[in-house]
Amino acid sequence: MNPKLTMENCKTIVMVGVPYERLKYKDDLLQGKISCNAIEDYHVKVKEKLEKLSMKIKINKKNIIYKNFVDTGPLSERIFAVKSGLGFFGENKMVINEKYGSFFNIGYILLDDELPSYRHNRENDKCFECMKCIKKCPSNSLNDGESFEKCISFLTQTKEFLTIEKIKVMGNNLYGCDICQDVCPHNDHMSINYIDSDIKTDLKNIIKLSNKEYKKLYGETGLFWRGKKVLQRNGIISMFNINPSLINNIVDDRSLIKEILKEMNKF
Ligand code: B12
Ligand code: SF4
Ligand code: SF4
Repeated sequence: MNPKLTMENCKTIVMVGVPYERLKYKDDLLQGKISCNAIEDYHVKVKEKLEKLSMKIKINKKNIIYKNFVDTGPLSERIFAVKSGLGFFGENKMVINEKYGSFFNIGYILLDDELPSYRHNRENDKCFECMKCIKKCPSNSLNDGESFEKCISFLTQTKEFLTIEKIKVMGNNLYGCDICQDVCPHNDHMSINYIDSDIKTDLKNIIKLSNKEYKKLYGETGLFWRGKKVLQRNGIISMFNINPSLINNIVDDRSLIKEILKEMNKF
């Protein structure tokens, strides 16, 4: 929480929101889902924007030292985004902006010099508290006292053992989950681009991917870093959740996959 631990002489934090496209998959029996912010690798996209902005700042302040962060920095990006006026907190834990809803990523720049400060007045912007996000969350993660370790987004990324209860809650999500954003009325004005069919979410294709094909298809997405094994495990889980008989003939010796096949075959 203390930027001075990362930049001793930090005097300014510039919080940046970078919107991404809202996408939805048309229903298809053998298709999985990738969350909107993972279709592209937002780390790369946001970093590029931060670098450009840092260069602009440097035009007027040549000697300024800067450090850019997306995700992996020391600060809670949401807390600082709200403090800076980028948006307000929703019950779905998202930072919501009146123009972009919650469909934006956050990054920030630490500077060793003071810049004039600007803060949007958000006195009238707040969550409607309609509780749709809480009611529609398949994993009950948003109820008071619940842990993010139940969140589908977390489950699709973890390499830990998944119980049958967790497997069932994951539905056909291959990576991430957008449900608590999709149901939020603060996003109603955001236009949706519907995807018909996508080779990246084709479950039959996913389970037979070679390393080369994996790199070619997913190399520029936000899920690439998590690895082929996790994606293939999630592909098998998606198949099971669509129709358990679809996994009947799958044999896989990799422990991450073998253990969930064993768990699912008990049912
Ligand atoms: C780890 C992580 C996750 C984990 C665990 C999250 C967690 N523990 O909170 C998992 C995998 C579950 C996850 C899921 C998602 N994440 Co995430 N995640 C992160 C990451 C890398 C670290 C978060 C963290 O654990 N920080 C430590 C905790 C203590 O801080 P915190 O998360 O900010 O939470 C605090 C505040 O949010 C605050 N708070 C939360 N709710 C409320 C409500 C009120 C009323 C108030 C006052 C305060 C408050 O209290 C929390 C505790 O102090 C951040 C980036 C970053 N470095 O901050 C992205 C980040 C938060 N994630 C992001 C996104 C987009 C998502 C997903 C939508 C991705 C997806 N489609 O699947 C989901 C959304 C799930 C949800 N409803 O929140 C964005 C959020 C953008 C936004 N507009 O809000 C971030 C900022 C990444 C980025 N660079 O853009 N994420
Ligand atoms: S991302 Fe999905 S599982 Fe996680 S809190 Fe939102 S609706 Fe629930
Ligand atoms: S769905 Fe309703 S309660 Fe949840 S964040 Fe949106 S407005 Fe707030």
